[in-house]
Amino acid sequence: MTLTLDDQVQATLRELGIDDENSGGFAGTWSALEGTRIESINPATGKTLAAVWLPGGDTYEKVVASSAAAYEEWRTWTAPARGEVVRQLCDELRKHKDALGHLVSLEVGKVLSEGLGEVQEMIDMGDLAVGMSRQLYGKTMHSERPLHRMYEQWHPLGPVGIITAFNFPVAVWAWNAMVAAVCGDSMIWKPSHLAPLTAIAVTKIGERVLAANDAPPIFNMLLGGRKEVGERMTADRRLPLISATGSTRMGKAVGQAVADRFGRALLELGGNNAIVVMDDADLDLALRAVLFGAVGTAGQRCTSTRRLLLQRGIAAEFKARLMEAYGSVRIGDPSDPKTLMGPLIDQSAVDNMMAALVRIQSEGGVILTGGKTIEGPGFFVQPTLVEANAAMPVTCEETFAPILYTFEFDTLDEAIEVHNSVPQGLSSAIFTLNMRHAERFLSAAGSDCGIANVNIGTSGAEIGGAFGGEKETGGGREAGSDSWKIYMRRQTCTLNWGEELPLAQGVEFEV
Ligand code: UN1
Repeated sequence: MTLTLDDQVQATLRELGIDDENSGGFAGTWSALEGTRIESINPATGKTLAAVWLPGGDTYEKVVASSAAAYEEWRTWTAPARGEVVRQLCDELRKHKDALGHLVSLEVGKVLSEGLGEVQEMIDMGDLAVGMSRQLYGKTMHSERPLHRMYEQWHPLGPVGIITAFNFPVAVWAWNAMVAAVCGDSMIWKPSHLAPLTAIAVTKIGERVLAANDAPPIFNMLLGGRKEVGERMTADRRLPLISATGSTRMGKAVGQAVADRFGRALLELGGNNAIVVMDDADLDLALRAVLFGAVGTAGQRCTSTRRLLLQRGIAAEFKARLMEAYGSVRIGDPSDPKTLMGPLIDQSAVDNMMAALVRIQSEGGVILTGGKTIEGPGFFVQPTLVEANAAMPVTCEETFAPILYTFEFDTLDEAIEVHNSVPQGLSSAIFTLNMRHAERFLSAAGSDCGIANVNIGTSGAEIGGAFGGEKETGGGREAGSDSWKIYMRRQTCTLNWGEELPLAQGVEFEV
């Protein structure tokens, strides 16, 4: 591999331990495929930050073989020893937080504070995983048979495949990788081709930490396309788990291919997240949350707020305040601390948004504010507010852009019905100061999403809880809580220390 670097990123990459000297292709822990040339484009300028040329040979096979060998060794390390390696990785990430956050911002266009936040999310995830390394608990059961002991234990699973999207180019890897590492798995990461630099940087940092600990190369990374890497991974029986983040369409293909070989798929797919604002809400809070949810990250989070359900009594006032707020959002250079919204990731994202706006209007939606691209270099658009109605099919789809649909309703029952009527089920929120409304929203007959919040927006989840959603969001759970279980295999063990062989369920079988 060689890198051609824009001057702007030269110093950042040096600090992170990557530069054009540091080439060499397949080094055991990261690689890329023959004949592919990947360019990293700064979406704020449209200019190339770096180009990556790739080495020859059957890199895929080498990486999988290396990862499988690394797993054989890594699984013999104790979980707390594996946790110690992850702890050191967190130390390195803390050291490089500024540089890495800057690189995230440059490569995917999110504002610097969000770029830094993303690295913090990796660090938080690592800290949590270090704790988990001493808490991979199994249960002990009372056996019905005398002098028998029965328990469950959790073993490492194998090399796992991690497919991530451009919008969280490093945090989502960390959700998986930090936990998989303490669980005793090695991994192969297929990052988005739109964010190769951050992936290389993180892999290099991981590689250095592993080397310092004489640990096997568990953090493998493979740059390449859907066909050359993604599809081979999903069909590969050597990878018992594929964790994939991206569109519902991609997830369906991954899920089917993995199911076909009886593998496990952990899917984190599209969202179509709504905020319900009741007449009794604290409107100041709601306004800030809606703005962050819909405009933050230029609407390119899976948790972005895409639908706003307003109770009739506050609808007009809230919409007016929101339009005013939209008008004062600073759009531009993501590295300027005053900027709230950076660019979309690329031209096709801009085209998709514009196509959605045409469809919205043809289905009867009214653009209240925004709706245009911004002239000049980079892939900038205006955040857009739409007056919609539940009969518009486009509102049931996820457009990965800052488009917010507003709806009005009279009763909470009606709001919940509209809320749950979309095929996706990731994140949801209600703003209310009425305890009964809040509890109704969180009840079994309330929001059908994997995440349900009260007086907090749909995006910006902490890592401590399990993250993921229902329906077409794919059903996977990552990050905190007991999400670690999917990275391990469960074994139920029953041990007879007596001199008889009693059978369960009272069955007699004597000759
Ligand atoms: C994503 O967009 O894929 O809850 C992940 C959030 C972030 C993660 C988003 N912590 O918005």
